[in-house]
Amino acid sequence: MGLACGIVGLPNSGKTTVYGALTGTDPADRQPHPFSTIEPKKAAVDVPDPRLQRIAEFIPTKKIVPAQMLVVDIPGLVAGASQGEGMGNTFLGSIKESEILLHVVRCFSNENVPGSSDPAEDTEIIELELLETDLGTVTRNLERVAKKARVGDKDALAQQAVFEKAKAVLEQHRPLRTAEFSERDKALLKPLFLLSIKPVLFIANVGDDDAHGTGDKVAQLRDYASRTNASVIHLCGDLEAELVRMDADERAVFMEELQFTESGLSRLIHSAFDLLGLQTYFTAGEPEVRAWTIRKGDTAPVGAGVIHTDFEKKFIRAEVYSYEDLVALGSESAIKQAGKLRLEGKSYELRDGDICHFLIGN
Ligand SMILES: Nc1nc2c(ncn2[C@@H]2O[C@H](COP(=O)(O)OP(=O)(O)OP(=O)(O)O)[C@@H](O)[C@H]2O)c(=O)[nH]1
Ligand SMILES: [Mg+2]
Repeated sequence: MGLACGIVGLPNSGKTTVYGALTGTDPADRQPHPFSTIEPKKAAVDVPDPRLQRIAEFIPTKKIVPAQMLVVDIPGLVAGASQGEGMGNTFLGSIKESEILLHVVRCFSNENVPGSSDPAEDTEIIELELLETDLGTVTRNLERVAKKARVGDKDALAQQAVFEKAKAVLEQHRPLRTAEFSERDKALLKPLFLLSIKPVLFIANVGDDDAHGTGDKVAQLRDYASRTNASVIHLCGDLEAELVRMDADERAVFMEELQFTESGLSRLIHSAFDLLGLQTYFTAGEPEVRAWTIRKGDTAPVGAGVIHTDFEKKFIRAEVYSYEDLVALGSESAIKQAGKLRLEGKSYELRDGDICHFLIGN
């Protein structure tokens, strides 16, 4: 499925607005009163990538298939959510498998939409709920492994040590993403589906009076994020919601008026990719031109395995050229003639924008 994003935030911060912009829909629960969203919602969303259309100009194809990501919208969290206040807490489970949290913070003012807009304070309310939830999870799991650890079970002792470490971090009210864990520690924590360990992209939901995010509220949020190992982008939920409903020409005019070089949505997706170290490679042919999401540093067999798990084991080699070469030279045959078609083996690390044909054995 590719990237999975869970949206969190206070009631009326604009979560459903962002969800609507991401999914290209106008959700009925996008309403100016708190707790408009009462059920979590999920949708698979295409990852926009203008390179796909460009590739198809050079390699005629029946179908263009963007990479996909999963987006989950949940009801607003409130102070005390981890203890059962409000209703968001009940739904925290629906974001436990997300790889990244999109934490929407209200930076717009609108008297008709109740809710605070003190970004630093608002943010800490949500962060506290996430880490209180984690503290509950870690404490329960410590109890679970205690008995085995007492009789010297090696696995249980290793788990106990990491869980204790996590607990100490949480007790200092620090999200787990701010702590250093080894790869081994992370593997032991993974089955706990902890929330505060997930990378966070703060979405400063600005008003249309600060569409470029230069105001104080966004600055406050940036300051908080830089202290807590998180990233920030600003976007204006209302404007993005309008942008996605427009056709391409209309959108171009509107964006020019706003002096936007890129939609907030596209910045959001790029930032999420960067934060998670993701990149895109393509396959291109007559049946389809398609984008695939992989991690930076993934080798060719691992990349092929995203298409089909079997392909990783059965990988023989890859024919690779770059998107830039296709645009510059115009066709695969010209690429071949120019000596830019490379044969790569199992240890080749794929790069963003590679276009690949894989040779797969039986
Ligand atoms: N002025 C302004 N209003 C916004 C913006 N984004 C959202 N709103 C308004 O804020 C209200 C709440 O937005 P939602 O997206 O429903 O908020 P939510 O976080 O999903 O709220 P709950 O589901 O109730 O927790 C709506 O009336 C939106 O129109 C924005 O960028 N600017
Ligand atoms: Mg909502």
